[in-house]
Amino acid sequence: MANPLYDGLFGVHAGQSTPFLHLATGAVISHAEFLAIGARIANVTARLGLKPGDRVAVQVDKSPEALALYAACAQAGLVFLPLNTAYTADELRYFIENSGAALIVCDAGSEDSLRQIAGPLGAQVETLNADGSGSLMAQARKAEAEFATVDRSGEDLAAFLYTSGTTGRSKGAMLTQTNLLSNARTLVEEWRFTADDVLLHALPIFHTHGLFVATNVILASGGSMIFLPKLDLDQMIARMPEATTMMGVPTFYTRLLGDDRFTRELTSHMRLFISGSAPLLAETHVQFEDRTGHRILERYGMTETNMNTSNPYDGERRAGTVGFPLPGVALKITDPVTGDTLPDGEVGQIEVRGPNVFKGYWQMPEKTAAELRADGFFITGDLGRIDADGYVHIVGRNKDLIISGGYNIYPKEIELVLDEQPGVLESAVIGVPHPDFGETVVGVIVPAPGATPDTDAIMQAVQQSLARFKHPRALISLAELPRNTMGKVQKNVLRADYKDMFAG
Ligand code: MCA
Ligand code: AMP
Repeated sequence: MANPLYDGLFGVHAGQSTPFLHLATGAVISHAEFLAIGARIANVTARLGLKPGDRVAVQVDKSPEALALYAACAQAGLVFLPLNTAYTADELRYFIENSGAALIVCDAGSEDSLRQIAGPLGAQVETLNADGSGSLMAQARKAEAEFATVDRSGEDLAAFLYTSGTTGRSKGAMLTQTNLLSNARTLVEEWRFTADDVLLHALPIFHTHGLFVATNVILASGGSMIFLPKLDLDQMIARMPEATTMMGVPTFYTRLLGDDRFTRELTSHMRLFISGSAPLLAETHVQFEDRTGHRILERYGMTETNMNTSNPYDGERRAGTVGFPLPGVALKITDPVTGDTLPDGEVGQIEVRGPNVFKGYWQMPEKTAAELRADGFFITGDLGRIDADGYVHIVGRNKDLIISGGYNIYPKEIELVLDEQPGVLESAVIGVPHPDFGETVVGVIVPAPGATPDTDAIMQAVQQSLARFKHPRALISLAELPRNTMGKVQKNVLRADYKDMFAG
């Protein structure tokens, strides 16, 4: 009997006094100390009556204890459901209801509003603050530092991550133990991670990038992380000399390049910089190499699949491409209408299959069937082509999606809020280029006949419903939306009209 995820990533470090987390304060937490925190939390979940397979919804700031809660869920066979700290109560209500979470762990500041949501649903609420205080750790400190790992199979669920949809409804992507473990092991090999690696970790831990790509790779290799609460250039630059590797979204790289302290000398001992979650401009790639002598390694993934492709560690890292399919991952380019595989060189939809591909969307069989084919290929919604040398290029998206600073934003979700506002006939939300975030959100509204919508009131309504990163940075009023002969809104026309609004 076993628990592949826990045994493979966590349990393997039992008794090791080697460093795992180097904190911003200078304190260090060893692998063994980290496992003990996780085991204590696992004991608390058992005492709360949680059973294997129960979902644990977590909306907390980044901290060692927050990461240990992930370890605890793996050890107790619970499904870890991390949530962006920017989500509003309106957004959280849906995730908690939809997932049927048995336990919600949140910051003390949001305890009252979450109790109101959780109460009628019969979910329990515990608190965990950024400094490790709160009811969860108060109980954990009194609990045993050992926990009998719960048996699980590779097919059992390890995590749920919500991804928004083009219809505006978020979908819970069900990730199994095998999905996570297989991808972590592949990435360790591909990117040559060893126990000597020290990863500069400034990403959030509520999404695939910071949680599974970064953390699981370090766990699987036995290395350690400089665990910073967020992207803070002063801290990153101060700590970089201790690191060997870094992972970030493109905004990390453009911000570092914008700082004169970020020099060739500062990065001289680094062995690898990895970028993903959004397209890295070829220009950033070139500037980075000019400044530091390092070529950023760009890779491509999704919440539903973890990582699919990567530029090579040893071969040429080609700017503007996401490299080759990872070992064990099959990737094909297909015709969006017929689903037939297209010859190399042609642009079509990217489909992937492998042990990394999720099990489906929670309680959404139709959506699962529409995107996950019976033969195991997942239709990513990205458009791409494979060049003559086998490099995959992402050339666009077949889904209406904006990626701002590495966060995905589905226009439909914002349009639904705008459309409801007094005096608004209809709306269209687009992404336009932004020098810091890559893309940013612009809302276009059409007033109802004779109406003059109150834009301040509209923005207040948006703030009430949606996380800050989704808020339109500009609201434009137009007499009508451009439409094609079929009556479909031509967002490409709007994007072209407003492409220079935020030009740097
Ligand atoms: C913060 N703000 C944002 C964003 N982040 N607005 C739009 N897009 C964002 N990404 C808001 C803040 O609330 C603030 O609002 C204002 O913008 C400026 O904040 P600032 O201090 O500049 O932001 P920051 O705290 O420095 O954060 C920017 C960031 C952060 C470092 C780029 O968003 C980040 O860490 N992003 C990484 C996201 C990520 O991990 N994605 C991976 C998803 P105000 O001024 O009004 O208060 S996983 C994935 O995509 C797949 C699987 C993959 O392949 O990896
Ligand atoms: P998410 O839904 O947060 O998992 O985001 C996944 C999406 O991010 C993919 O479908 C792509 O559109 C995008 N993405 C991730 N990595 C890259 C990359 N290196 N280049 C371009 N787009 C990327």
